[in-house]
Amino acid sequence: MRNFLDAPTLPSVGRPRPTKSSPHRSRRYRTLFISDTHLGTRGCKAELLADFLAHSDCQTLYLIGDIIDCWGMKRSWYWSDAQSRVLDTILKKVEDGTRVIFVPGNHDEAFRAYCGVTLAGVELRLEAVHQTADGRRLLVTHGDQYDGIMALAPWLAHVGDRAYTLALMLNEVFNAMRRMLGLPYWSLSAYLKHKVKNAAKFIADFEKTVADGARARGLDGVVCGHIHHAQIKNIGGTLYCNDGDWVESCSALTEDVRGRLQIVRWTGLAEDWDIGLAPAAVPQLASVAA
Ligand SMILES: [Mn+2]
Repeated sequence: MRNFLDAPTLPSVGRPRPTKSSPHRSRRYRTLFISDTHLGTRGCKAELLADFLAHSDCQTLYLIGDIIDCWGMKRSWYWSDAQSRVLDTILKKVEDGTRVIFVPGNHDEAFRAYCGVTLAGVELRLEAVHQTADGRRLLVTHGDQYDGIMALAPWLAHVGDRAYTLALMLNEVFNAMRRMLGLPYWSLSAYLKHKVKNAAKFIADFEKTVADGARARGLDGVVCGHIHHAQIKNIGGTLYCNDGDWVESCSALTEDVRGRLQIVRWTGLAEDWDIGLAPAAVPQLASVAA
């Protein structure tokens, strides 16, 4: 049945439309999930994170752990203006009515002592259950509790092609030294290949363990972070979502008004994009949820 909203489209007048539809323009989401920002360390891509937050409105923002890296800050203190802007932007969102829920991770576990408390309008929770617009119930957790070999994760998870190429070069030097010492050949590349295989296995094991944990609690899925590997997939009928990180991939998980979940990668500043300086900076919208 037609109603008054079904009016025919009027020709657009006034404001010129942007020539490219920039994914960097301000977007409104139902929910945003970010984690592993590692504020307080040099690794944090705070410029991009502040830019992303400034261009993304949402009703609910989940900060799923490793937001402030207390481990890293113990080793060496690093704080930048951009990192302050990240915090300011989050607090501004609270002021503007966004519900902000912080679920601490292992790097900011000091905050776990305050779960149940609301600090500066930010609700601290050990974990949460998020209901999507289409009624799915998702466990929201950082994920370190499900990680069997947490201490090894950053190394295992980040071994890739580049490391393999470097390993081949190092292997030459290493074995030249071994020859000089009269030691037999030892294949570093074979060793690393084995590690890479273990990295893939580690990620798969982690994903399955987290999904199993959500299923065991009668939930439809899980949103976590921790392994810095953004992903949306179905694991044995349970939805597994990982929102990635802001150290390397600069990714977030978004939910729109209809409950559709997506991973967005924010790889360039909106300003650069708008004036055409950042053609390579298109966030990739990937992995639409089932
Ligand atoms: Mn973590």
